[in-house]
Amino acid sequence: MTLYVVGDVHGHLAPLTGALREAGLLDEAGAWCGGAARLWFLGDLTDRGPDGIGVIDLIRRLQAEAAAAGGEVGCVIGNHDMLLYGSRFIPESPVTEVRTIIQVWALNGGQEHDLDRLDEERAGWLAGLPAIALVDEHLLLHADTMAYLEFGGDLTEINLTLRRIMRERDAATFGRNTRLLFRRFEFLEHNDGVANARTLLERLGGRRIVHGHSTIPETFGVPPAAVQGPITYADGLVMAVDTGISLGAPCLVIPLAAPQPA
Ligand SMILES: [Mn+2]
Repeated sequence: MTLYVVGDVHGHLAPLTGALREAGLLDEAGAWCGGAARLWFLGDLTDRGPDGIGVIDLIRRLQAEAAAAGGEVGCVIGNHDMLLYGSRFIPESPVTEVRTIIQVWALNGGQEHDLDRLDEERAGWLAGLPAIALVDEHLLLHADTMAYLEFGGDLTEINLTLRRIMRERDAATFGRNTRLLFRRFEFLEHNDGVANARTLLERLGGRRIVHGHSTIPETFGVPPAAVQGPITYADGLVMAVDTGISLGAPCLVIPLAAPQPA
């Protein structure tokens, strides 16, 4: 049962659909044909690109189709997913000392047509997403940050905390916690990346962190058009999979082999 991951899609529905077809997970009619395969999205489904709600709708449909075929489609939440959600329900939530969530959302590629179409059902789905998933020893999360530990001490607690934050719609709490998921680069060498990665894996489980959020071009200096796959770093403990689709990089559906014991 192969495991695939997709980094930040940011509303680029057509490249996503094409990449899923190429990977053998979607048929010509756009239905799940991946059987028992597992497919995980790493958050930031909306903003920047033309059809964020279309991406949400596709993932939700594939979740049902994959489950019926013995497969699995999942998604962890990203900061943009929290921005969109917060802009809908608590637009005045303070994300920084001077900016509300709807201002931060607009400044970071927020698209009015996504906000207009975020109805209760889609919003409820976003509110139920986990922050972190542990799949085959891969610790799947959106942002390359230690900030997850501020939601709780273990994976279960972190996911419960985040879901509670989404439900309660407390403006101050929501803004403060959205800001946590903006943090980045905390697994890079100059930020004690290896030690951080070891700490996170010890606390939350798994052998390798797989994250989106910080694009491969911006993090590693690879030209967007030259991105051909994920980049593993921090002594092999961390894998970056956000190709930077909004920078012009391709959408990649990345198969993950089980990480080897250290
Ligand atoms: Mn992000």
